[in-house]
Amino acid sequence: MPLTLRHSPTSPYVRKVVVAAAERGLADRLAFQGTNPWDPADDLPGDNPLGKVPALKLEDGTVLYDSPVIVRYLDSLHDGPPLFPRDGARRWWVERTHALADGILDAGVTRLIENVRRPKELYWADWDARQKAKIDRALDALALDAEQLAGDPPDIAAIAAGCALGYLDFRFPGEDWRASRPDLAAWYAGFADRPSMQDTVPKG
Ligand SMILES: N[C@@H](CCC(=O)N[C@@H](CS)C(=O)NCC(=O)O)C(=O)O
Repeated sequence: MPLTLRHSPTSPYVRKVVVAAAERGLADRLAFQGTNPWDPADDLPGDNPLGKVPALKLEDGTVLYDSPVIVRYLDSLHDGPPLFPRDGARRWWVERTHALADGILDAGVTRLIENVRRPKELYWADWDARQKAKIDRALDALALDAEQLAGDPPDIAAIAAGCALGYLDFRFPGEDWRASRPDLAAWYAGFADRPSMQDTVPKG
């Protein structure tokens, strides 16, 4: 029986899970259940009381969330190079970079809600700017460590960073994160070409 992933094609957190599964030979273990977390009629809260994707239903009916928990679970299912290195300083760098990339997503999703979903008359420019500043600082931090993102197969730091940069391109195409961060841009150009990334380009 497959694992069932509550899936949305535009969610960068879902993308991280799908890319991680593909990069460790687990793609065949996943079945997708199309889910719109914004539809009040969707039964998602029955699986995840937080009403968010991704959520992963296991064969015994257990549901795992959120994406950091799910990718750790996936890491327990294979014998290849770990998504999360087990020991040493590298482990903590990977954990932190995963958190940094997810933080870019959290701020980016917050901005999208502010700019697209919230009624125009309630737009809060200072809040939007605060989130943008978080993203800019996090990108600078990521760029300083761009060299450490290289590696084949990629670890969860690289996968999360790639999905975060892909999300910025998808939702904020007019904001050029590349110009002042050439090393990060060069790394991402190669990473975005991987089949796992090409197969999960967000649409819609
Ligand atoms: N920390 C969560 C974030 C998940 C998340 O925010 N997902 C968004 C879609 S991109 C969602 O389902 N939003 C619906 C909501 O917040 O009600 C994770 O890593 O899984």
